[in-house]
Amino acid sequence: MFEFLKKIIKKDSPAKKSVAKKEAIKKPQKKVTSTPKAKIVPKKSSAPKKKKLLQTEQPKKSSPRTAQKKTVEIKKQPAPLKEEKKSGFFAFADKLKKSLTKTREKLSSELTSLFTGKKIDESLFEELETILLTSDVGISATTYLLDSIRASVKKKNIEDADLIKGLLKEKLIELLTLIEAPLVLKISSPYVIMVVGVNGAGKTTTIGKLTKIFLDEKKSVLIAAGDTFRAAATEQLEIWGVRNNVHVVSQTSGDPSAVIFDAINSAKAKNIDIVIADTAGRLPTQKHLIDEITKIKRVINKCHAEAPHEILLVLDANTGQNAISQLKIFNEALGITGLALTKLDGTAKGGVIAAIAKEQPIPLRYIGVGESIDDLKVFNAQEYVDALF
Ligand SMILES: Nc1nc2c(ncn2[C@@H]2O[C@H](COP(=O)(O)OP(=O)(O)OP(=O)(O)O)[C@@H](O)[C@H]2O)c(=O)[nH]1
Ligand SMILES: [Mg+2]
Repeated sequence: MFEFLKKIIKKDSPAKKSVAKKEAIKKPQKKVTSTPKAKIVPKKSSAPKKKKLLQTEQPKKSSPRTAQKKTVEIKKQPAPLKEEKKSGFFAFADKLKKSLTKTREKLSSELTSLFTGKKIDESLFEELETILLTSDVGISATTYLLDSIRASVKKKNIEDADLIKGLLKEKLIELLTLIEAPLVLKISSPYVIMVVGVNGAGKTTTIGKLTKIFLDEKKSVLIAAGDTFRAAATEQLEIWGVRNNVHVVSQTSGDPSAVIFDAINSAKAKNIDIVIADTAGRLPTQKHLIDEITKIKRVINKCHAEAPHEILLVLDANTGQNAISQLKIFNEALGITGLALTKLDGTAKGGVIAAIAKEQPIPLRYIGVGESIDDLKVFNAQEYVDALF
């Protein structure tokens, strides 16, 4: 008798009931998570546990199809949040800092080990000089910075070597501010930008990125494929045209002046704000090529008064001090009005900006920090130095 009663009690015991309940809850979970998408969602989503339960509850009411759809929707939700977090000044500062890693590692880490716990004496200044020179700061900018630091150390009676890093940062910002002058567009319908530089400096890529900057400012843009020298050049520019949804004027004639002339007239007729003209890469040492580009400039000027409004020289940061000699020759031939310094993301020679500021202080309009469409930044001295230290 007792045995019989025991069996009945055991059968309906609360412990067994709760196990049964748990399994009942688990079952629908298994169904949802059996699709690969649903499996991924809870992992990626930072949603609290409550949300997970909601996901598992939904399939009960809806068909497996809608259940899958809903989990996809939930999966999509965190994306804009990430975007929001990454946008704005902090995202920009982050990207710049990341891009300048190589220069920063070279300059800043060497400086930290130089100053920590050291005495301020002549050998410290000598070591500082070596670090600056090997970071492509150049002789005249290095001498200028060292003299300014020495003067401040004397004036402020500084004894702590650690403070010199702060002084260097301050003097560097002062120096780089000399070339901080973002491009201000005049209303000219069209405003003409002629892009020049040596082979492979990044002219075409910079045009693609620059177009995006102008489009974001609600300006209309037309691109002139003025590099008629290289067969693939027009194709490369057309890809950037498609990316930006902007028209690229090109010709098969082979005369760069004629292409740019056409583009300017077309922009006038269509009331387009900006024409950006690409040109073939050329070495500043090849006189006939420099003569050719001065001719292009003259033709642009005949076609549209005051144009080209901007002659943008694109320099590859990897070339270090050689960028200064390129700048000198292009400037003598054309009168360079602005610079774009590219590939700062792949070099430890970011100090070349200081050399430009000291030796050829021409406005540095933009810096290139990668190959993507958003990787061109308006140059700002403070932000640049902040990213270096
Ligand atoms: N990492 C990095 N690569 C860049 C940057 N700018 C351009 N490049 C790359 O540099 C290479 C040459 O760029 P182009 O834009 O074709 O250079 P270009 O001056 O037009 O070259 P030519 O027309 O042959 O004279 C390409 O592979 C680009 O993706 C940059 O800021 N960072
Ligand atoms: Mg090109």
